[in-house]
Amino acid sequence: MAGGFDAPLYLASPPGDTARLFVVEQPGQIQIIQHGLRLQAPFLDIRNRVGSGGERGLLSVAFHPNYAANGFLYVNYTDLQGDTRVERYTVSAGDSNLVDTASHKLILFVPQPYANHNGGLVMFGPDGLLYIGMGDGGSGDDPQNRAQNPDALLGKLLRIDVNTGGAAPYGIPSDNPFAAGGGAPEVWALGLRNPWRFAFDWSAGLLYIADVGQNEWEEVDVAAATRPGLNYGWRIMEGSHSYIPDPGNSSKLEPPAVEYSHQDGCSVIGGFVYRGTRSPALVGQYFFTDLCGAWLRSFTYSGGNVTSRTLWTPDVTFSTPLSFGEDARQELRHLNGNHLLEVAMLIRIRSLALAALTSASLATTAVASGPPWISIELPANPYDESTKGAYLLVHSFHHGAAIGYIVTGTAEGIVNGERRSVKLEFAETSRTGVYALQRSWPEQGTWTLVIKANQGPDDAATAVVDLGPNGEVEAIRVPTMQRGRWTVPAPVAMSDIDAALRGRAATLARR
Ligand SMILES: [Ca+2]
Repeated sequence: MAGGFDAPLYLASPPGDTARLFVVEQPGQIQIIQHGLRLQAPFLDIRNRVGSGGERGLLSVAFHPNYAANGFLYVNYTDLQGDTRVERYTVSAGDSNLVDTASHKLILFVPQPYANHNGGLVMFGPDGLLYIGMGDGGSGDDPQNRAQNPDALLGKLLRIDVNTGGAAPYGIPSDNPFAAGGGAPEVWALGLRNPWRFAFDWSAGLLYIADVGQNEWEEVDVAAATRPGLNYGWRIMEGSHSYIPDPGNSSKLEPPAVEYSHQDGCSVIGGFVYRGTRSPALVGQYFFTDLCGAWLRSFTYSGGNVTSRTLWTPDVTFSTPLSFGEDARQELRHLNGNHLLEVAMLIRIRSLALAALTSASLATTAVASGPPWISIELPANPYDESTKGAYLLVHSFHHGAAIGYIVTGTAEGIVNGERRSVKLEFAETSRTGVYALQRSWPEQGTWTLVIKANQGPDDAATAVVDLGPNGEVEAIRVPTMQRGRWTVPAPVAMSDIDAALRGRAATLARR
């Protein structure tokens, strides 16, 4: 269980809860990361109700928009028979970090004819209604043509109102396309194969659906979130390509906004439109990845068209991308293998590396003979227990070699309105030139770290790191002009950082 989680499939927080992240584990538990620390006891444990493995398991959680008052959360899982259950649970009255498992209330039950294509996401939309992604039920080629059958709940995006319905567990919104007949009243959109993940961009009023394809085409669909009854085409179409034609079906079919072939992957993993604050350059980008593709892509969408596409190449080796999650600050996490990687941070590190490369190409000759330089490698995800271990790494180099000069530092910040300065206590350097700093800044306030490596009075390298209220990195500045020459930190692969961090943290922990 590297990273401390057992097959994490999803991550969410109740509205406004910036202190906690809730990590959904496939076997049937939800874990809490509170102020960056993983709590020992699970928030929810329904492993005895969940059938897990392959595409089955506890697949997502959604907190009620009024969770702070009612304590309601909704989970989507496959039960011991493999059928889909959406259930409501209630947080314990006396412990906000524990769900009362006896509070389970069945909201929706959908029999599953095959093991695969269970959809799996529950999410509240901007309209306060609960959306449920349902796959076509599985096998291949949707053998019973359920996705195009308006009476079937499989192969659909459903929308229900958990706040109405009287004695029933939910009500039907009056503007659902089949609210008055013609199909199952819960249906919101049709023609989906396996919408593992979908997302709302509240600011733009758009709904993004990442629908996993059959043999050749993966797709992301985008539409106005208020348009009911759209038919996304499966199985008549796979992506924008004819698949199993049905001359008797005259539905208007919506083409995908973005598709890619299986030369680039195997199963699309939908994310979110970035609306966080940590990396303003990413705002408006819809991020997605692929189970087999080991890449991170995004696109922007405006006026009914894709307006830009970006292929990101973070300095990290993805193992198995499984999902994205969004916290209460709208920062994104990329759930990859057993890790929760912050998207803004991955990309920030990448851009720093790119900036370094750019500068290096301008000053190639200076690099080999310049003063020392510092490369600050921030594990940087204060919510990730595996890196939260509270160490900041500082690599100090000279003439391209790791050096053992004393690294000093100060931290300055505003804490509760009062300006404070503290001396940083670095651990002794290792022979690899890696220093580790135990993070000890307070939870509240904004801090700046100033870190120096000194060889002599004119030979100093300084790095400035701005930290946010929870110790997260908001900016890194590395002034590099020394003796009139520019020097730059060499880019360091995330995998190396990770390895160095773990090794160093383990060493320090043994002291
Ligand atoms: Ca489609």
